[in-house]
Amino acid sequence: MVFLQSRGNLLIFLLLTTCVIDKAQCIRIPDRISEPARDPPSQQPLKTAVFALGSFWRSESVFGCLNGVVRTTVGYAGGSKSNPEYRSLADHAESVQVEYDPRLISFKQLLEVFWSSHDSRQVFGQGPDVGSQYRSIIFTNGTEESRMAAISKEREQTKSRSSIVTTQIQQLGTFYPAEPEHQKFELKQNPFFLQLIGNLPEEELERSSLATKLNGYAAELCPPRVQKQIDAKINDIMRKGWPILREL
Ligand code: MHO
Repeated sequence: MVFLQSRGNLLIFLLLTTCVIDKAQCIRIPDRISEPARDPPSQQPLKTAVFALGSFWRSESVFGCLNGVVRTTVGYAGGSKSNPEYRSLADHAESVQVEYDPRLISFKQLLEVFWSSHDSRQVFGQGPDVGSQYRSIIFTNGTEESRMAAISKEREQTKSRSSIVTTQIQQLGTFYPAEPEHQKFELKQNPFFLQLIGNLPEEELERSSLATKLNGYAAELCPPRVQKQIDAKINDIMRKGWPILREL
């Protein structure tokens, strides 16, 4: 046994020596085993913004389709409870986290979408949904964003003095991602779209930029031009009979 072992060691030693002398015989071991890239390099560096504007199912769809938005995640923010859940979110608000490429879309443009996508003057709810979990909040990430948010709120208020804009502006604390069943909710209502992108497993679906866009499309909340563009792409796929949509 000892003999066999030392013969093995000798073999390895000989192999390594030949390998050093003649590099061509070496098995190449990469210097570093890198993780597969999550985002293509053109999408770096991304920025993150968080907003609350009513039911997060809808909020996620509102932002998902914008050019420059790479990924959306729904969750809970703005409250003090640790690890909130849908059935016990306490003082948190339903929120959406938007990852975006600042070279393609700015925080200021996201603010415009925020204001035009809900009624910031509704008290204690949004649309048919009643409760403080549906309140309107702009979460900020430092003084510059707080300043931009405050200016945009003032502008919104000047549009009419007959009621008060209830939107809160607050520094983002922890954003707690919501349970999987709430992510890409609108997309999940449509099995055909899920099939179209290859029935991705949940974790992939949550990270997918394509699913982010289609989630907006499924709710018909994309800007009209984008909505039409996606219509055309889907029609094309159906005509060709090739069922997988890879990109938009
Ligand atoms: N109106 C919605 C609210 C859902 S939400 C994610 C409903 O159908 O219950 O809070």
